[in-house]
Amino acid sequence: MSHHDERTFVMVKPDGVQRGLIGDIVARFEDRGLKMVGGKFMQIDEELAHEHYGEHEGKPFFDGLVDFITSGPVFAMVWEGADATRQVRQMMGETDPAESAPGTIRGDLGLDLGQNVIHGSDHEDEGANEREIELFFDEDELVEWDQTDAVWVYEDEDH
Ligand code: D4T
Repeated sequence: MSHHDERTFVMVKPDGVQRGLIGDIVARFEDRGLKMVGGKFMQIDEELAHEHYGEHEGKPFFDGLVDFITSGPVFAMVWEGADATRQVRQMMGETDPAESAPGTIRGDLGLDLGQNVIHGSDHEDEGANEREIELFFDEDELVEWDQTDAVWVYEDEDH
């Protein structure tokens, strides 16, 4: 894999789907130059919610979090690119939309911590991206393809 091939898991949460924000959010990652290699519109069940948010089990907001993430469909995605996990987190803003800078996804599109529009793998939790991709996608659901405009995104791609 080249250094342009880091993969990260991203998900538009039920509030983002209900509010018609999938297109806006996908466009931001496309515009940045990232490459989508997986996308799935799906309903998360109780079991998957517990696995995905396992680290928060026992916290006061856990039950509400599971209720929320299973309350309607989500759009799960895998995006690929240089430093993709950290770049996506930067584009998302802070966990709390109220603390997120304008220009970020949560800073532009949300106001409330409990309904913060988007999830992205934590870049400070090593391996979180791989773990979450595996949890949501089978290997054959990920598509390898050449992004023809990558030469205009990355200086060291051959023209
Ligand atoms: P996710 O995982 O949803 O992308 O969010 P973050 O990575 O930015 O933040 P997190 O794991 O700390 O929180 C997961 C999820 O729980 C909600 N939450 C969080 C909440 O409802 N109340 C809280 O007090 C906290 C800390 C928001 C995101």
